[in-house]
Amino acid sequence: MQFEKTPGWLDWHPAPSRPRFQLPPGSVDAHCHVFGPGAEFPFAPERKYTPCDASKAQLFALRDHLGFARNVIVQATCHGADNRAMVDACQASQGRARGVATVRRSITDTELHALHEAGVRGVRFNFVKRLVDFTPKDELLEIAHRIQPLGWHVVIYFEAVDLPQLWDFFTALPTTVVVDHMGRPDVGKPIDGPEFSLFLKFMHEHPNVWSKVSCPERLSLSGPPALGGEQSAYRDVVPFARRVVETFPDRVLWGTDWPHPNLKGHMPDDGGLVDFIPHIAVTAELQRKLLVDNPMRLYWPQEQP
Ligand code: 0GY
Repeated sequence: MQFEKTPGWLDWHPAPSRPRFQLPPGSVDAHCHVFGPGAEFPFAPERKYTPCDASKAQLFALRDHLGFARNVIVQATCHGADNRAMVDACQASQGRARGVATVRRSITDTELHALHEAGVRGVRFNFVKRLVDFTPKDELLEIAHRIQPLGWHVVIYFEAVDLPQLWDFFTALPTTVVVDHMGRPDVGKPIDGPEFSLFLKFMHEHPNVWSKVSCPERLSLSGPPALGGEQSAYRDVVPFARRVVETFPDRVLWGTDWPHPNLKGHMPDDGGLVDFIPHIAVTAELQRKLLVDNPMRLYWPQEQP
């Protein structure tokens, strides 16, 4: 099937730089996606955007280029609850990729077990209205209780302003809960203001809650560095991500978010994104926890040293 990209769609960077920051051995890119290819794995009819293709081979080439050992492939909303592209990538990875799926309450236990066999270890609940239609909370809670015995976790994606109204639902989830992109803080607001304080309280009061400190390119208002500029890229995101890494060093994950759906303005150089890591995890110990120990504990618990 032929798909027409959403007008204005930005394709992933064709030639990312090799990072100057050397990733610790065994590092995991814990948030990335595959898109199609559409001709092989059609995009879902209910999708809110139509992306460019971004295949498993292209993802694995980026992994090797940047120096990662493993990937966690998160089901993108353009594929709805059809997990075939993500599952195919996990199966082709020779054990080097895990997956996070989107499922509906109609999924059978046999299908859940097949996803587990393929490497899936979580489900994603998305509350970003521009990406998905509303799913009733009782359906999500039912799914969370069904995946709990498999040892899976729930990944949640929401915007900071929506946390108060989602609080009771999130805190009722029976599994480990992983928040995408720090709950999308508005980094134009003070770090000690009510919005980000509520997010930190969420993590403080609920030791089952983890956070991805990813997507500075999505959250930043200051943007990438000017060409030849001395200042670090996305510097307005640094205090927020650093606060989360230093307060909860054992519950943070990092990912490239390749191929970067729905970016406006600029497409990041993925090598530059890796060079952002030492600004938010400033010691070797914090870097090892963020990039190796934490994702291995969550996704490859049997393979920990
Ligand atoms: C991300 C962010 C976005 C998109 C998706 O599944 C998706 O479509 O997650 C976004 O548009 O903010 O994490 O990839």
